[in-house]
Formats: sequence, C-alpha cells, structure tokens
Amino acid sequence: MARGRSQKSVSRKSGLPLWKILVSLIFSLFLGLLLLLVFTIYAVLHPSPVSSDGAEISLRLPPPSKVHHSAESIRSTMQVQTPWVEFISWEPRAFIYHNFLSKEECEYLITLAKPHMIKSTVVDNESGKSKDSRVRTSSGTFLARGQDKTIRDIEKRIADFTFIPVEHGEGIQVLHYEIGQKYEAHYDYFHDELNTQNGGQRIATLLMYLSDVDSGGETVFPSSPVNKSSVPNWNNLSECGRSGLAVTPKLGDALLFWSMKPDATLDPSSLHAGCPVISGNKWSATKWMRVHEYKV
Ligand SMILES: O=C(O)CCC(=O)C(=O)O
Repeated sequence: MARGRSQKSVSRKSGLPLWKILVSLIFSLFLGLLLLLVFTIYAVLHPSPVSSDGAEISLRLPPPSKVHHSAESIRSTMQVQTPWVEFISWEPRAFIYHNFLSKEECEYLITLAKPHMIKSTVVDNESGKSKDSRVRTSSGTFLARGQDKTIRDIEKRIADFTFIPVEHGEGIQVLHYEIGQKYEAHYDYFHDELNTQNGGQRIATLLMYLSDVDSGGETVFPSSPVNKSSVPNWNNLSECGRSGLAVTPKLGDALLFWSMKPDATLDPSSLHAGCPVISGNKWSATKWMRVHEYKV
C-alpha cells in the first residue's frame, strides 16, 4: 500500500495538468487552421498559371473591366507589350496571340532565314510531292525543330499556348512576300496519304507575323462570314482582305487556327489565304502542328 501511494504522488508532481495540455492542443489546432485559411485566401487572390515544366506562363489578360471586342480599342487601352489573347472566330476556331514574339525574336528569325530563302512550293494533291505553283508566289525556308536556343524557346512557348506538344510540330517555315506576292486560298490539311504518314493530319497552324505590312498581306478566311459593320479597320483592308474574316499582320502577333474540329473531323471553314502585299514587305513564320508526334 505504502509503495502504491508514493508512486501516485510522484507522477502527479512531474506531469502537466490535463487542462493545460488540452488548452495548448486547442491553441495549436486553431493556429494551424488560421494559417491554412490565410494561405487559401492568398492562393485565390493570386493565381499563378504554370507551364508543363513548372515555369510560369507569361500570359496576362487585361482585367475584366478592360475586355473589349475590338482589337483597336484593346490596343488603345494597353500601353505595355504584354501577351494577351483575342478570340476571333468559332468557324474556324481562331485566336490572335498579341505580342507573342518580341521584336528581337522577329528580327532573329528573319536574319536566320534570309540567306536560305527559295521560291515556295505547294503539295500536289495526287502525288503528295512538292511542286512549283502560281498559287503561292512567296519565298521561304524551313528552320530545323529545336535548332538553337531561341527556336527552342519559341517552340516551347507555342506548345504552352496551344497545348500541342513540341514533338508534334513541323520545323518553323519562314516566309517572305514582296509586292504582289500571295498565297491563294487553301487548306493546311492534306488530301493525300503520303503526307500524313509521319505525324498524321495537320491539326492546327500558328502563323507568326515577323513584320508589319504597309498595305495588303492580310491572312483571310473566305469561308468565315463577317459583318462589315463589326470590323473597325474595314476601310484599311485590301479588297482581298474584305473577302472574309481578315487578320492584319502586326509584328510580334501570332494567329492560331484549327484545321480540325473537336470531333477530329477536318474543318472546311479553315480555308485561308495570304492576300497579295500591296505595299511594303511581309515576313511571317508558320508552325504546322500534327495530330501525332512528327519525327524529324
Ligand atoms: O501568310 C499568310 O498569311 C498565310 C500563310 C499560309 O497560309 C500558310 O503558311 O499556310
């Protein structure tokens, strides 16, 4: 009995009272919940988009109060050269990525391509081979996929913005149109078997404008109806540009359009043309993207 009593009194002296333990537990729990709440509120107020390799995508849209439906009015409210996306059509699905390339990147692509420019060709529907054509009178050259750091950066950005992996892309084709040169209405998807063996069909195209054009040179979708009164720069468009939904080339901007619909069928509304340049020069760079990996 004596031994039992003495043990009891020792444990009471060395341990904390139960109420103190309970109070500190409740306090710690409260503190943890408070921190969680603060982090959640911060994350909701400061969302940060993340690219496939964990890097932040430098895409910023104007705040909702500044979203307008005309490119001109948006330009006048945006002072900075920040990338932003403008939706332009559902048929075909098309978007403009404003300020997609920097001026330096545009100049770099032109400098790289200039010594290698040759007369552009088109694909023969029967044989699937390249042929000379009056339909396409520009000159151009292909840059190898991933050929240097700048190209890799641009190709990575294209993948981030289109959600199509870099490996599905053909090499960038740089194009140069002088006065009178054009690319008549065509589809980017193929009508032959030969050209779809590597990578399948072309699913989408990104046209990057490397220069402004003084007059003409618009990319136009003749099957996409437009309401003249809803086009703010109607008076500045060439006759060709007025034949459908037109995109005026602007240095650094990129036009993304889809040649296939979400149900994986070909989209005939993706018919498009490069209008004749009326004055100045047009430099552009095309990235065609395939359904599957395109082996280079
Ligand atoms: O230069 C343009 O506006 C059109 C180019 C084009 O159609 C193409 O590269 O497929």
